[in-house]
Amino acid sequence: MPDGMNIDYDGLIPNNVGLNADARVRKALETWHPGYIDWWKDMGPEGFQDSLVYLRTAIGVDPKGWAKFDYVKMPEYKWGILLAPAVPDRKIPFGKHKGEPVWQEVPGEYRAMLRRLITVQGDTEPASVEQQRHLGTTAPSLYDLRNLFQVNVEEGRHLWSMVYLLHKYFGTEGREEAEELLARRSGHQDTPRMLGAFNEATPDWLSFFMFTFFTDRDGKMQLEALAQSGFDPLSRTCRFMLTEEAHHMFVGDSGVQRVVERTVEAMQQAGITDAHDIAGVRKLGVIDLPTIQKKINLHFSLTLDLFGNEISTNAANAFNAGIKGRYREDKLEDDHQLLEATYPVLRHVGGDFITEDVPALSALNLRLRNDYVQDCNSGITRWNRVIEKAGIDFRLALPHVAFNRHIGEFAAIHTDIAGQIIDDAAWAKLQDHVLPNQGDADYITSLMVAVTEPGAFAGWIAAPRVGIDNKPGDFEYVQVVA
Ligand code: BYC
Ligand code: FE
Ligand code: FE
Repeated sequence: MPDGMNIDYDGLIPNNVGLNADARVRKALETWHPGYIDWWKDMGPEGFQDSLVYLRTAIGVDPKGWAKFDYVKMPEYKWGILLAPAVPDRKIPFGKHKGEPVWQEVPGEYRAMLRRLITVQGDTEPASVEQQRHLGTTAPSLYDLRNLFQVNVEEGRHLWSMVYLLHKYFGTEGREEAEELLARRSGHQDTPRMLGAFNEATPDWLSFFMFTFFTDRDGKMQLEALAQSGFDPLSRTCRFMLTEEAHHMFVGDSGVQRVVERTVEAMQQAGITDAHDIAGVRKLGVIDLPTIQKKINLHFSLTLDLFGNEISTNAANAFNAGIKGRYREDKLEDDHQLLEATYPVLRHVGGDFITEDVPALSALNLRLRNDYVQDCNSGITRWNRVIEKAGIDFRLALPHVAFNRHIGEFAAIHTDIAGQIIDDAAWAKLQDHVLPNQGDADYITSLMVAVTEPGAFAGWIAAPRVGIDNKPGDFEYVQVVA
């Protein structure tokens, strides 16, 4: 089935990659499958493995109807391997092979690079499931509980997508990487996940919404860059993953917005106009806007680290090779090789910030990060509209890109949220005011109480405007089995 439109939905592993005709890969994946299910049961959503969840399952790749909704127990979710349809006569869109036919097999010289990128991508997917595994017990509604589980099963499917590529194209080494993807653990001292932000805790639901807004959005950007790849199976896999990613963005974006809505509504009802009256606002049982800002500061800065170093030879090599492109490379108008181009990079030199023009090839991580920041700002603008409409004099904002960084140009310095460089002592004093502190964590934790009655919502979050799959407000999205 070369066009990838025929779905085999009946076997153990639903797929449109012709697994039936590929005994070697099918056997490899069937051998990997029990370990995956063990991992899911050990590290997936705690306490809900037997519950019936109203989930969408990807059953095809036609943009008009690729999913169906039904009640399923999560361990029985059909994690399929689905590639977006092949683009006929597709050519490598960038780099030194630009214009050559895309690769259907891994080019030998780029094998190690591709394996590393696919493994890093794969590692983030189960990591996020692990980070979110305790959240089910404190969900603010069945609607939110279901959205959490939807995100979780799809991140599981994203792992399958990368594991398929590893087994199909990388032989013994690929098989070993696939095993290790099930062995690493988020936050584990000896066997942590590969990238920093995926070893952080997701302690509460506001963090979950921030994570899906900020960190899943890094996923979106990276997948967009990999969807441009000259290695066509990777491109097609990522293109299909992006259709699922849109829902993860929605969960984060609308989740934070509903928290903001509820906060300003409670403030209005109580006649509080000063957003900085934290004690007053907290008495209302909602999350004060300054604490929401602190969560933004934390999740934004942690996620910026995921873009790697601003100036990166890895990124230049991957672009030159035609393996990892820019955000929406196919919509950009230049030579797609960047042989002469430069790109301005904000650098930290001798205690000061300077903007330096560097070869554009070496600044590709930063370029993707800049596109990401722009994408984040659209959400912030929407949230601010809610605050503005309520007549409250407070605006959320992204902190400066140098704030609280651990990778890249700014890793060695401290700044305030406006990007003013400060010394260690000043940073020690500032931290509690710009990042969630113990008191903030304790307060938010005190609000995290499960609401399991259909149609009901915890007092700190507004109801969504519409249901999932157009279901009515009191729909029982999760049938909890204790
Ligand atoms: N933590 O040239 P450099 C998602 C390492 S999220 C630890 O700066 P490069 C999702 C780097 O590995 C998207 N180490 O970086 C979201 C390198 O090590 P080696 C995930 C880091 O390679 C939510 C060294 O520093 N996908 O899907 O240009 C829920 C110097 O490297 C970090 C991808 O990331 C870090 N933060 O860029 C679920 C796409 N940053 O090789 C899922 C694939 C850098 O010298 N990955 N290092 O030992 C990549 O494209 C690249 O690996 C990175 C790093 C952009 C991450
Ligand atoms: Fe994902
Ligand atoms: Fe995601």
